[in-house]
Amino acid sequence: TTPDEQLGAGLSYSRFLLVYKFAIEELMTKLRILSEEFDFVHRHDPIEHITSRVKRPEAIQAKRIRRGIPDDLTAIAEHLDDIAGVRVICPFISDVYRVAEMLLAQDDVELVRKKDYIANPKPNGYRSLHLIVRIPVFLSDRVVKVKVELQFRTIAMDFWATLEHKLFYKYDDRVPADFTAELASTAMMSAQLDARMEALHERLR
Ligand code: 0O2
Repeated sequence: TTPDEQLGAGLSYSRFLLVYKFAIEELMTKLRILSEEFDFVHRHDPIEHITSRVKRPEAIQAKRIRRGIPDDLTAIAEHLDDIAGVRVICPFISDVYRVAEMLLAQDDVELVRKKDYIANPKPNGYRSLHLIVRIPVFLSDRVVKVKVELQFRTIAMDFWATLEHKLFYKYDDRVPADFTAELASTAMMSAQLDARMEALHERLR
């Protein structure tokens, strides 16, 4: 049986969702340890702050229907990668890659998929490093391996993505062309800001 079958079979919906909350807690602990210990050793904290959420049941249902996924927990676990989401905001671009690397080096963290929208920004200018990982969660009577979506970004990337989300996200093709160009230009400014801050950071080290 696959990890998603193990997770989907024999768990009630509320217990299924609880498992994703535990997976987030496991990852948050890992990230907090990396943050504090790296700061202790290198006198630089590579994490500014972390946010997380379990997708609301209504949002899970809406996405399931939109994607034509059967109403079954195994299928949901298999096809929805963002039921558990963790966003890691870092001061500098180098921190983004360093924290992601340190996390992936851990034996119990398995990389499922990586999308590097920093190296390859989306057409609208969106930048972030997305990882889907699978981590074990130890329950009272079993161990389940749970997928979590991690988004790593700098403060500048987060600023841009938060405001873009408020303005346009989900408008898809309906955003007028002149807005699209202006938006892409702001994304470029944010990328330049990151590059200049990174250069200052390098010089100070
Ligand atoms: P929300 O409202 O943040 O939850 P997936 O939907 O994950 O199965 P996809 O499209 O392959 O499939 O995922 P991808 O590209 O890794 O992006 C998923 C998430 O990244 C989004 O979740 C957003 O949080 C963020 N994201 C991606 N593109 C953009 C963008 O252009 N602008 C902003 N502001 N955020 C973006 P949701 O569920 O779509 O949205």
